[in-house]
Amino acid sequence: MNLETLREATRRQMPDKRWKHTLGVVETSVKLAERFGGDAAKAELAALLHDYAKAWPIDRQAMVIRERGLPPELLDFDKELWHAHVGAWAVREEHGIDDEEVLDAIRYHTSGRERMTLTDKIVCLADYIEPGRDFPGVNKIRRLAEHSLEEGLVAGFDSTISLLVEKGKRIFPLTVIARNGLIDELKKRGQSELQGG
Ligand code: DGI
Ligand code: FE
Ligand code: FE
Repeated sequence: MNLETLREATRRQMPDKRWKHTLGVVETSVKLAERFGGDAAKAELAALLHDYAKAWPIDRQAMVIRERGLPPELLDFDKELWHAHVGAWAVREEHGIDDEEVLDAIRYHTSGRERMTLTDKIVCLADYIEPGRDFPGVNKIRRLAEHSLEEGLVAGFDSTISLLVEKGKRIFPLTVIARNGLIDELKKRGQSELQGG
């Protein structure tokens, strides 16, 4: 697998604006990996590929979910969730990506999941705060990301959940589970710090 070929193939999947966002997520993921002791090479690869299927026609995404054994319950939730799972499937299928840590970070970059890995957290948070992002609350998330992946992510999921509630949309349960997990991690860390550990 050649990184330059992969970059060109990824670029071809999407319009320029999405490609610019992708480059922003790559740059931010590498910074976060350095800041928090993550694997920068894995974070960079997952970031490059995270929105691989985002611009695919929605019927094609639905077909992959139905016919390639992806979780069928995705079809009952917002279509915006689909591209993450479809993207992980596509980069394995089309480019032989087989690093499960990278594939998981792609697969769960939108919803999050229980017990997120360091790479999951880096890519998911970078997706919220890359330089091109502009939404209410993004600067608060950027500030939190200076010192904590988990605090940044909780604020990110809070903003997404609020938006979904406002729009009367359903919430994918894994996002609630992810947020609970991050809050538990922060609580445990706070307790061990109090005990001097
Ligand atoms: O693909 P991007 O636009 O870069 O960002 P993303 O993959 O984080 O997609 C975010 C969109 O997904 C956002 O508009 C909200 C939507 N979404 C719909 N239902 C859910 C959801 N996001 C989460 N985390 N959880 C949901 O249940
Ligand atoms: Fe995405
Ligand atoms: Fe993205």
